[in-house]
Amino acid sequence: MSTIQFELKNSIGYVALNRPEKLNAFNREMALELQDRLLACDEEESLRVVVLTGMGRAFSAGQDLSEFSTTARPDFETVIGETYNPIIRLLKTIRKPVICAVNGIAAGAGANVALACDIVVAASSASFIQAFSKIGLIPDSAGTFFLPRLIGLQKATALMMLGEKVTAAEAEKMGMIYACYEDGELENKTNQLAEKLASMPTTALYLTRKALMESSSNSLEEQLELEKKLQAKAGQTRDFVEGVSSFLEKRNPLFTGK
Ligand code: LHQ
Repeated sequence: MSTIQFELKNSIGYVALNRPEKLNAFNREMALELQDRLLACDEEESLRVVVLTGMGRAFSAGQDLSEFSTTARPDFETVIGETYNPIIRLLKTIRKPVICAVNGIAAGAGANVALACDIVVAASSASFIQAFSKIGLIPDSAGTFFLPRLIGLQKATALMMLGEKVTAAEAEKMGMIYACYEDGELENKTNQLAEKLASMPTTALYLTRKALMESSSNSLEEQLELEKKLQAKAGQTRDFVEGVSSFLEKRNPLFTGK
């Protein structure tokens, strides 16, 4: 059994964490399989959106704690360097938009992998917990990068220090996620979002993420220069020609992602 389930349908790559009996906790195997899958999604030309979700009742309980012995000193630098950091880098460099559909609890690295995705939606019964402080660790998987940017430093600090659980509805309200849907609606709503994104100009969406990512460390002047450079790239795409033609011809655009 693969620890990652995958299906490609209507240009949408559905990627599901598949260790439901372990609440999709990440062991080394699942982390490496997820990396391989994201790389393959990046390379597959017909794929224009990725949907990441979890099988069973959880999205992910974070690191599988049973992988570590309580007597030996763990080598977390190697674990994080080989597993989580490459996943976060891939999520931020893949040339297609990534939706995370959080179907249940997202804890520890599970929460932060979700928050690294482009658009995060969740079922109303889902929740998010920065569980690290409860076991004497610090938030990793770029949680300390994304969470304060999403909800502000004060809230992020409190949630990370206290390890309090946040419901999907609260997460939506504080801007941690894009939307919270009724449990029975999550799949439909996610598919609607994915289908919409799959029909959009893929390269422009990728370049949009690139500009947003760099905005966190750039000066205004650097950001203006970057926008100029990326807009020039977007202007070279066939989708730009199609976007303008369809506008002038008063018809719906037919973007190909090229
Ligand atoms: C688990 C886990 C789990 C193993 C539930 N592992 N079995 C990166 C790399 C390097 C260093 C370390 O850190 C990291 C990043 C991290 O992610 S650290 C943070 C790791 N995650 C946690 O600390 C969360 C631990 N889990 C929980 O707090 C709860 O299980 C949550 C809130 C996720 C769910 O609670 P419940 O819905 O009440 O379920 P449960 O606690 O009864 O869990 C169900 C089963 O899953 C249970 O096993 P059992 O055999 O008793 O049925 C748990 O032991 C197992 N499980 N999380 N991370």
